Amino acid sequence: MRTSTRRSRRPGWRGTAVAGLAGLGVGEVVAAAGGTSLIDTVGRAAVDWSPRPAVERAVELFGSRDKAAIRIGVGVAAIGAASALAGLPASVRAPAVATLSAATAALALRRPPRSWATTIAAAASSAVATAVGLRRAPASVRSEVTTALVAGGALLAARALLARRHRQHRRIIEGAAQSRQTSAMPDDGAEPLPGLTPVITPIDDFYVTDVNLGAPLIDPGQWRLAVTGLVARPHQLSLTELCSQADEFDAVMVCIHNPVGGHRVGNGRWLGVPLRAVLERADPAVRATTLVTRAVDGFTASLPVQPLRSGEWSGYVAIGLNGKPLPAAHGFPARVFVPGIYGQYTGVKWLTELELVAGPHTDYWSPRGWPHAPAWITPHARIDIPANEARADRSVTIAGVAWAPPHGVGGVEVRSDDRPWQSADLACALAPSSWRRWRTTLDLAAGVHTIQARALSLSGEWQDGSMRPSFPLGASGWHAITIYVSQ
Ligand SMILES: Nc1nc2c(c(=O)[nH]1)N[C@H]1C(S)=C(S)[C@@H](COP(=O)(O)O)O[C@H]1N2
Ligand SMILES: [Mo]
Repeated sequence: MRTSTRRSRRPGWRGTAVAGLAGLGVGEVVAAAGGTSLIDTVGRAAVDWSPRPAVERAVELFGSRDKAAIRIGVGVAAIGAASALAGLPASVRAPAVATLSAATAALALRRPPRSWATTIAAAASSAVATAVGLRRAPASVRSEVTTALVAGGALLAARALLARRHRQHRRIIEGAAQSRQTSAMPDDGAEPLPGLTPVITPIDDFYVTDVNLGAPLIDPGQWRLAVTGLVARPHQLSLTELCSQADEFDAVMVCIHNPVGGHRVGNGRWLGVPLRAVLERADPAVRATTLVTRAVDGFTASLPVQPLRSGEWSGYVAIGLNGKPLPAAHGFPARVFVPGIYGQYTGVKWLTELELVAGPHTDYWSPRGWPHAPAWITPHARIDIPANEARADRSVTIAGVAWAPPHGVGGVEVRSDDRPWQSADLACALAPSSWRRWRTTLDLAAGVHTIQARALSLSGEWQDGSMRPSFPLGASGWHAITIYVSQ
């Protein structure tokens, strides 16, 4: 008798876990109706609060699936937190749930996209979790399973709703003013080889790295780029105005987290307005030494003004990629990009403001221990074929890509084991900041071989062979693969 009374007060971890799942499901549906996601908002907070080594570890562990991993982590944590409540006496449980939901709602209001939809979603989520979890009578297994299934269905429905939003936004983007036709996709003269990376990275293969779980969706009609701060002529630019002044340029975008031989790098045919022209129009004061690039997601990256004004560095407000407007994931409607500088320093996606300030500025990554000054990309060669641990014939074609922006690739060398380096044939360079495809053939004896490649920049810098991790200046080392040569 007593046991059953206690069980009716404490629903057990399974009951509260189901309650957590139900809350999550309802919260996600409400948020999706407002075009956001509660899970993604909490995930963003987790990214913001993670110490640098934890971020690095996650990137290493999950690679391009980092965002999916964070989403799953948030979901599991929410359900875990709910089931932990089962251990609390009924009198404490309600205030605990209330505190948790107030905290989530506050967090939703403070994190980008700072939307009421996520705040209402947080409230709805906890109301449902409370209603389900604080039921007096213990639920039957059958009703718990049903609730769990409905909640799971709600989570899927919310994802589908959000995906629809993204599709609608893509249609808006395609109709946007800057969908200017670019010249035909370039040809670098390289012979096609199965497995060799294309000279221009298709958008669907272009890596995506940022601190958000979902890309912000910006209405191009409402959007303006504000040029502010220490300038004689503060002004605003619309997408149409930017489009009319844009030029095409080919360049690699590289994430500082790209490991040696990794794929957090893409070569794009971009469309952009030179930053120099934008700055001249604003006429910065002499004491304006720093250009702060600001974005809707609260991310900032700042660049020194002088080399951008003198033309020593060529930077752009980019609005197009591969003949199309920038996709949402890559910063629609505009981003700042200085070819040669690593992604996290080169300027922001989803740009809203260019502010000129005197003296240094603390950017998103600076309090997390990353060096303050922009880090430059060093020469790198990646071997694409053969694949690591592949079987090969005695005469084997080795091919890949190499980059050394902003100077360009002057050479690539390949060697097997400790034999002398031999130079590879280079395809044409589309532009100094673009990557260059390369290939060569090695004649090898039967057995296991290590193949390495290294790049030389046109400024005379050899790829550094010493192995260093991404932090603090980008990874270094020579890309090496193992191959098995048969008799
Ligand atoms: N607004 C904003 N811009 C951003 C980031 C971000 O988190 N927010 N991440 C930067 C980083 S770390 C990189 S590597 C590049 C990646 O650009 P891509 O996703 O188009 O490849 O965007 C940069 N710009
Ligand atoms: Mo990055």
